[in-house]
Amino acid sequence: MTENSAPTETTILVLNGPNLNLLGTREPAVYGSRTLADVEDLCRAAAAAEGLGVEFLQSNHEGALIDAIHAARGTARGIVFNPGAYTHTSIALADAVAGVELPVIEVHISNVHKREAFRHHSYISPVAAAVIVGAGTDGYRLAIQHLASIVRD
Ligand code: DHK
Repeated sequence: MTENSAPTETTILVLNGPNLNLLGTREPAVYGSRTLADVEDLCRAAAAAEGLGVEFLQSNHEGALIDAIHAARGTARGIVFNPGAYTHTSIALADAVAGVELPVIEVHISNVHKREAFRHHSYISPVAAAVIVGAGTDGYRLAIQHLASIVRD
């Protein structure tokens, strides 16, 4: 690559919302024993196998997640997104996803449909390209593989 040439790598954003920084110690019976750093490693490996690069971000703040989605419009071909509890509350995040017109794969580590009723509704699902629920942290790998197939088409 010459000094001024644009990066040629196709990049995806893997975005995690509130409390996912606690993975590994947070309710391991629900979320498993893998840490967020382990998830980042598995995402980078899964993406590399598909010829994709990864930008990996986590925030506990709704506005920061919105900013990251907006910024992805210029830097990423799609988003793997676990919005955490904002899934069930945030019209603003749903509007951000709809607004950037990037393919978004919504991921939940736990099977939210086996849990409390307030987790059964997602504001994100109607604007997501696909939803992967209850596959544990392996859901991130599945999401990346599916996003790769969308990006290739
Ligand atoms: C993660 C959270 O933090 C919860 O608020 C969601 C989701 C479920 C998950 O399973 O990854 O309800």
